[in-house]
Amino acid sequence: MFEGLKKKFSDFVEGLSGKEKKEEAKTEERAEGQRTVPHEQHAAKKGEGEKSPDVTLATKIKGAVLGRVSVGEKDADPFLEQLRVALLQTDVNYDVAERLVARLHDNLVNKEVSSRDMKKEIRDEIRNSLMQTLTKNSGIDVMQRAREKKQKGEGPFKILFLGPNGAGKTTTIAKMAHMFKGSGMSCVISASDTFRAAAIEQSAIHAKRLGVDVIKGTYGADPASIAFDAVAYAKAHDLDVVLIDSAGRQETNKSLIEELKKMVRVNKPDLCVFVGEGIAGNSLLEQVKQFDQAAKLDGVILTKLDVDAKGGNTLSILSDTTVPILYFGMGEKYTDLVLYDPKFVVDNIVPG
Ligand SMILES: Nc1nc2c(ncn2[C@@H]2O[C@H](COP(=O)(O)OP(=O)(O)O)[C@@H](O)[C@H]2O)c(=O)[nH]1
Ligand SMILES: [Mg+2]
Repeated sequence: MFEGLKKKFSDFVEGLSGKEKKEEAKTEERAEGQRTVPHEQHAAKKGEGEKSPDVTLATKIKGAVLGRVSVGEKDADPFLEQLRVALLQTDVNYDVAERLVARLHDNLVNKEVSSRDMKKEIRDEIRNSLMQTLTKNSGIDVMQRAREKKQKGEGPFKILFLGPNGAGKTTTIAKMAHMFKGSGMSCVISASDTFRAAAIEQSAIHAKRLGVDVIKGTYGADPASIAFDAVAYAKAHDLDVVLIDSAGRQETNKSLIEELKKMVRVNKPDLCVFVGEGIAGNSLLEQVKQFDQAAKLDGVILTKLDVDAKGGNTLSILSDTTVPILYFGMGEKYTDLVLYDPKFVVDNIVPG
């Protein structure tokens, strides 16, 4: 996961710390000279006179003595520029790459780093910059919300899942059912993707494996009415959560979007959750916007991050989304659902 980004940032750390090490060596040499001969004379003697314009000699001497060096702007800029290009190659979108590099510039340049722990300190600054760029955790605790509704006896907690075909809605519903069941809440799955007969069967198979109930209609039946039946079933059997599947659709398909609006109108879900592939990047951000207009979205679940080799698209979504990220899908097993946490992302890109 995110190997592409990991490599690019690692190259940046190696490059910049190598350069700074060389600077430091030169500084030590100069500092030595300073003790015996006046600087100008020393420089003249060596014929270099190349006083670094970005870091004062005093700072550099202090660096040599105290074992700390200051990251010079002139040193850092070429590496930051390389990083910007590298991020674009990893599919990070232009704005996000710009923002990230600007942050990194602000956080790194003129920072004094220990010459011994230089790599670690540079890595820490990248981690800080990434943290500042990523969307904070949404604060929506889905499990807690469901539990509260259960405690208040206000009927089942209803979640509608929507998004493009093949994104992982049905699989994510199964994962959520597993998670709810694990925390002591009972579920029913509403197999409301009536667009494909196989999709109904897929929900039924998951439900059987998980030992949860499933309400299914026939191929082509009205998805809103199946969800309605599932909610009634949950009420009658005192079940805590209704997980409502839906047929995959593009935001441009008007009739399917109308159908979605009807599902929301009829069933009044507590949460509308968009499920999309992290690798979809900018197009996913666009879909999220459009779906948000049709059915006010409460959150996004990004799937298939386990097969996201580059990571740039996901990073762009995580930096630019206006709808909070709730979970990550990290594989095909029921347990492969991870609560979204920016630190988890940062740990995977720049290990601490
Ligand atoms: N590697 C991986 N595959 C996933 C993940 N989530 C779903 N899938 C696979 O993606 C395919 C489509 O998933 P499905 O749930 O049917 O998508 P839907 O059309 O949105 O309901 C299936 O083969 C799933 O096993 C994930 O997080 N990681
Ligand atoms: Mg499906």
